[in-house]
Amino acid sequence: MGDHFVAHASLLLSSFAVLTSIASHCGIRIQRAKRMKTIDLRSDTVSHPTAEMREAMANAEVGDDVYHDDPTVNQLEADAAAIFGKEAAVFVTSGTQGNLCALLAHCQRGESIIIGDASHIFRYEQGGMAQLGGIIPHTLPVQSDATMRLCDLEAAINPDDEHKPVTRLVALENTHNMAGGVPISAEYTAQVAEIARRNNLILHIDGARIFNAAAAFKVDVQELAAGADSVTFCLSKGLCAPAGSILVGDRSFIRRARRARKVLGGSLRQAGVLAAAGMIALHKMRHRLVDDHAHAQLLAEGLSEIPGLVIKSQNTNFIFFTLADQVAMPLDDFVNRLRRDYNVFMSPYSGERGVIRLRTHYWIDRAAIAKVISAVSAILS
Ligand code: TLP
Repeated sequence: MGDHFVAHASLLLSSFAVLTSIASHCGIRIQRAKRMKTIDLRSDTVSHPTAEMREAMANAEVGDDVYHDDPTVNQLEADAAAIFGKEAAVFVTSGTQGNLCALLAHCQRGESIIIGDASHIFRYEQGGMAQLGGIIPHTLPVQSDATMRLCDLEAAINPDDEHKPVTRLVALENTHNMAGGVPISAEYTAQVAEIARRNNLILHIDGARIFNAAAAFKVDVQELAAGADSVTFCLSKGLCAPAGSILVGDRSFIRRARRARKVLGGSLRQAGVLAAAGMIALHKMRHRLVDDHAHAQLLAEGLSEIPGLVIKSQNTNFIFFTLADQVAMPLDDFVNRLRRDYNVFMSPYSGERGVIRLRTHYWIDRAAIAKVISAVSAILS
């Protein structure tokens, strides 16, 4: 019986090897399943491109995008502009670059912008606006609902006074990273836009995850972008493209943003290879973000039933949690054990001591969630 099994198995293996070699001889590639091996919840930035994206990238039509000659990039930019209800768009390498291009295109050196003190642009982009653009951030406290108080905003606008920098712009972030993935409503954005218009200010939105906000509110992204002069959004993260973000706005702004992208070294040549994945991100993946939100809710519910674990918040695809005071295990040991024994990746959140931030994404399915819950409960039991 044992010998029989071995004989069968080796026959099966050798037939597979023969088939594979015939296929490769004929130029047919047998696609291996491309799955993420680990359960990686550290961020949605860890998401890998899907098999469909890899195929589209391999077959992308390309040209030199600095000459505006890449048909795939041109299509992606046109589609993004239409989806956001803006005149034009430019493909950039990252969310950070999109935000910086926007600020460099909107503001002169010595001008000031009003921005949340917990915003990604202020906290996590190396102060690029000041380093490279001489732009001065005037920060306001971000509330737990991810907004800045409108009265604070009005009060922060500098009068025409030669002692003070000219206030040029106000920036929002939707969904808000440090607030825990909280989405900002179209109504609030419209109120900020009205204040901006009345005071001759530009409104920029860091919409790295604005499609998560649209999914959460069940609104068209145009409603969230309606009052904004420019929006950056990411094709990576929840939308799974391997790289790339898009900045949208009016034509003359996008022309200036393209100049800023050039000086930042971000003008790519045959970028259609990336834009091909971006097309799938933009047209297909944004419609499934509701699944990531449902998975985050499921995971938070499961984790909340484990004694010793305290859920602080769950919004869109984000979960923040802590270990209860009675748990003796240091947070780093908890994280290391999950990684070593269960291949589950989490990391302590840099924004607040003692807190772990999780993010769901395309590669976190229901089976992964069940594994995470049982791994965490085994470690804490
Ligand atoms: N955020 C990253 C880290 O940089 C913290 C993450 O893991 O969340 N805006 C927002 C709101 C973001 O969260 C990020 C990325 C960016 C901009 C920058 O995007 P990239 O990483 O493409 O430059």
